[in-house]
Amino acid sequence: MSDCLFCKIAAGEIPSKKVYEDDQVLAFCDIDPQAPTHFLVIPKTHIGSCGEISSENSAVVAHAFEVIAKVARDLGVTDFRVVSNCGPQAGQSVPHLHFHVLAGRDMTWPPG
Ligand code: IU
Repeated sequence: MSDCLFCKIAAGEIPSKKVYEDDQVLAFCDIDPQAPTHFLVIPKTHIGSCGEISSENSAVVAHAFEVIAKVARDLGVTDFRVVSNCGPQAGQSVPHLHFHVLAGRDMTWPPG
């Protein structure tokens, strides 16, 4: 999508602090970190949110989770939280599927 911020980040049109990249996904540091480690993993193809995952596009989601585990290992992180907000009421502010990976502090449950 031409006007999607994360599509532009995925395409390198807007700079980001990359922690991992391949042909399918990009992982980059969140610009407003909510934990000592906070990065986002996004598919390079546009998927609006978890609500748009289907059998047609779920392979990239499975791959994103492999990347989450790999990047966590590479960063030496063993305990972490993965979050994907779906829709404004759930806190989604950027309408391109992304998985937050947060680590390095105690977490509470339930989330706010
Ligand atoms: P959310 O779940 O859609 O609210 O998460 C969007 C995240 O994208 C949020 O944590 C922002 O800090 C982050 N972000 C970013 O890393 N770079 C940006 O240019 C913008 C938002 I705008």
